Amino acid sequence: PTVKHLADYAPPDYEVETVRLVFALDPRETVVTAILSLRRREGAADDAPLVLDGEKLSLREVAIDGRNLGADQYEVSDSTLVIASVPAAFSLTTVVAIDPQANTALSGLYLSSGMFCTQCEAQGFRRITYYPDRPDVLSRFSVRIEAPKSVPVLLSNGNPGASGDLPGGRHFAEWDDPHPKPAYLFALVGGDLASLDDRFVTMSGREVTLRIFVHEKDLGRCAYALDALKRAMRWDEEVFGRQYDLDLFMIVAVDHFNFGAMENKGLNIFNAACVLASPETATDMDYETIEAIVAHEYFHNWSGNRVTCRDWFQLCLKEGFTVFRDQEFSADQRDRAVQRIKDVRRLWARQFPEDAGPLAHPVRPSSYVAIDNFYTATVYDKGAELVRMMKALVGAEAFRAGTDRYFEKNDGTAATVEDFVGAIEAASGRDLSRFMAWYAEAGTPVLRVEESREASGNGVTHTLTLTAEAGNRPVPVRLALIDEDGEAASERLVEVEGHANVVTEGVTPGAVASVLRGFSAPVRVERNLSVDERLKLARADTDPFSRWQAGYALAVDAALSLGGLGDLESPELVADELGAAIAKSVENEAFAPAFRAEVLRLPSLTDLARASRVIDPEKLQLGREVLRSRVLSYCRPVLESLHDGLASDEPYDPGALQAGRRALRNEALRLLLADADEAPARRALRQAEEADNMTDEAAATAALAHAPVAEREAALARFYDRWKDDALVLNKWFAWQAAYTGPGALEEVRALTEHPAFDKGNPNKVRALIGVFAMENLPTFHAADGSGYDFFFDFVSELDGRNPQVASRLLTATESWRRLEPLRRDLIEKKLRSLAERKGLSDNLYETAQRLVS
Ligand code: B3K
Ligand code: ZN
Repeated sequence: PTVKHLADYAPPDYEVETVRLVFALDPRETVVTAILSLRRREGAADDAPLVLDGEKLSLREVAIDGRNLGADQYEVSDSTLVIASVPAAFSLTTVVAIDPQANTALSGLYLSSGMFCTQCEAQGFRRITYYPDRPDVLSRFSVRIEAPKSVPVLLSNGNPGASGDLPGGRHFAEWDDPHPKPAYLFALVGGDLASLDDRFVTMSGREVTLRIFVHEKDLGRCAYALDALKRAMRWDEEVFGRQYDLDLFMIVAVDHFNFGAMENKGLNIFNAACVLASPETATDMDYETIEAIVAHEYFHNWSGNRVTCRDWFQLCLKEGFTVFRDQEFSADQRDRAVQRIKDVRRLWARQFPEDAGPLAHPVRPSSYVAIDNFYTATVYDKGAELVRMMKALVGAEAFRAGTDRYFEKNDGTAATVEDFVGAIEAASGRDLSRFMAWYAEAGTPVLRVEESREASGNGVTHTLTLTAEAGNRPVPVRLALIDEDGEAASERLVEVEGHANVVTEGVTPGAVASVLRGFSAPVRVERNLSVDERLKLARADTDPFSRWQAGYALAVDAALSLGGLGDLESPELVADELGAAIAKSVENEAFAPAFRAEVLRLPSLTDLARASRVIDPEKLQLGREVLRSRVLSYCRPVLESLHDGLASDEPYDPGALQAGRRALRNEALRLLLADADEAPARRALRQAEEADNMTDEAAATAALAHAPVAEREAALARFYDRWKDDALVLNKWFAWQAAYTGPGALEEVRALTEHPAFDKGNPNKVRALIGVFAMENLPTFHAADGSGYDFFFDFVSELDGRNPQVASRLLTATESWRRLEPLRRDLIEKKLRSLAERKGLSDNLYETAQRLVS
């Protein structure tokens, strides 16, 4: 495998002015004719050869300006077509055949439940035709699709053109995309699909048709995505001044998809799980995810499509920025504080461990083997935090002026991170050159906070110090002082570079500093606070994120210490105090139900593993259980009355208000089940049976499925029976069992891989069963006898032959292996090393395995 380096970037020798593609669709032998009008770039050498990317293509013809080339005039390898000598401007025609049905990697053109669809980001287009498959080659695409009439719907990017019948029971459709784009944004769909329409009028009066394509049976599950889409379109106009630029916007749902969705120009393709929803089949959380992903892909129309990336090292330019945009959208649609809590929890759960282990990389990586391996939490979620920090540093107004300028200056081009940061600098007049270290350096900086009080008077000095490696960049830190009545000194934004002293005068004696409010920078805070001070923040901090965080962090420390892995002095006492505090907060009607639900959501095993110096699954589980039952003993009556009192017979509405109440009620139920007792189990079973929506049904079933109670099997059987014909809903059923830690858990998971409803060719199924098993089921995956590892590594190696992207992603579940207790660490290290040395791995899996052991 070859390593690519950011430093080696060179512009392409040939530009593609237009591209005409003709597809004759067939499951086993699709013929693709491509006509490229090519022009040597000014400044390229006169004798520069034409090098086109191409994989798994069988080449039938090559012609230049209409004349076929002889076999001695070009060279074909596994990955390229090279023509040594070409004119300065010419037309190149290639004819290739491809086999969509054999495409199990789901990259390029493939079949999903009988439907033709494509996935081209990052490098799938080269599996469709020979092309300079790099994001800085932008071209105008026109497409003709021919297919049998049994494939009635034929779609591609842009505007529809002619369509009609062909001889032999075939037909065709033409599409033309007026916006120049890189090949990774190309898409094609062909299938027997039904559609639902809506319309949107842009702020300048353009009427846009919105259309979702799905299998006929799913038509009743499209309304919410359309609604979310319209809200996203309006929001992007209002908040970023961005309007849609075509007359038609299409979304297609497919069953087999390597990730969530894809922002192809005018034709977004979605994993069905991220677009289809109805009250009976989708949870509130599914609705929330759908809203966020629909918005995210739509927002890419500007941050990604109109302005794209010069090369794949700049991936965060579109992904970090677009995640920031979708987070802000969700915050505006829902509860801003709760959104922040969820976004930061996700960053902690996925990005912090990545940044602390062998897979750490900068937000803008400097090298890669397989670019698919860099669609990571670091690029996406930390990338979003960097945008958020810049906004904090320059202020909201200058930030908006900066994004306007970025879009305007770079429209229709392939840009770099420097272009983005430069636009914000220009609009704000602020020098951000030292901020660039955030993009270039991996790892989570540590911010040390020390406090000193004047002996006389009431001044307080806070000394904020960054670890030496992180001392070279501005870090925005929001800080305030809190006493029982709220803010004792109001918030200010401190920019720390290396070191800062913050003096606050006139502070009441018992006031405690609330630092890094709203999680104003992606750093770890180190600080000595007493349990009382932490409880005070958990009670009284006026920043809701920080109020939540104070309690959560104390819960983590208490659980770790109860399991023998932490250093709190009397963790039982702390757990009790915390239990009392939580009981108070969840009752407090001044707080939104969604916020109270977050307070009640105690740290998961994975949360604890992330925070622990040593990962010892048994101790983590013990600590978590003891904490849960101690907290429960303070909250039981409150939880019971919440569960009774919040029951509602309003018709289901997925909006934030109702969803928040259900979240609180279901968190209450979940914690009640910490008692492996009959009463709560019966309560849960009743809820599962009586629920008229999936949120309540799933919450109750999940709570039972995770607990070693007698009702567990009945609940799972009931759910299976009810949903056995619904592949999407069954993913939940697989995932619950994958996370079960009771006796016989591994055998259960192993047996499920043979279950008729399991399909190792479907990434959703693989993630639900194997992904959840490896990421969340710490005790079973890390069983001390190595049985969990045997199972997992066999699965991953086999999957690599079929779908390298998904196999490689699964393997990242092991990223924290070096922190395992020694016995397990040795076992898993052997597995990882033997995998890394195996011949015949895909580039994707090879790179991940190598990095894990390096
Ligand atoms: N841009 C795509 C991700 C493509 C992943 C390729 N391995 C979806 C998104 O981030 O919006
Ligand atoms: Zn994206």
